[in-house]
Amino acid sequence: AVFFHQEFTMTIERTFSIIKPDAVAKNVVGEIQSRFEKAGLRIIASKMIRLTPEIAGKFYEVHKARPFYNDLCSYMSSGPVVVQVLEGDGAVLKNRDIMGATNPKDAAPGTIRADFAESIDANAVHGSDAPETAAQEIAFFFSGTELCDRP
Ligand code: IDP
Repeated sequence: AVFFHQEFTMTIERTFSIIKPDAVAKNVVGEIQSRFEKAGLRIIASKMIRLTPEIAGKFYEVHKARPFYNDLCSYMSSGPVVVQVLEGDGAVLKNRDIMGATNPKDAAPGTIRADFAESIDANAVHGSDAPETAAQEIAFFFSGTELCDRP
């Protein structure tokens, strides 16, 4: 009975999301946020900021050895971005589903990247890949008082 019950237990998670410079420049911030909301994710923090190359470099430090690291950091600091925290049932995976594959050419129809991304580097959105990285990424951009409890 316990196992049966657990299959139906909801796990409320938080994930970290960025609307990247190409999507902000296209003026589709609201359309992208609307997709999160329609999927049942709540925006519990959100702000528009311009990253410096140094801050982008720190955020993407895990990719430091990759050939695309320098291009990624200059692209991420090329214009304003919206950083946000999404909360909801299975938020990490749900957000990854809504985003679509890293390369928009591989992204499923109806996903954000299929609909709005230009290329593998300018690919509209970032989303945490696991609850642990979500916690780190949220703390990188937001203080505790900036996260709003939503009923
Ligand atoms: P993700 O954003 O789907 O989690 P990651 O592999 O974590 O993908 O890569 C981080 C970001 O680095 C990507 O969103 C994309 O902007 C960029 N990137 C990843 N792979 C490449 C590549 O092969 N060429 C250029 N940029 C890339």
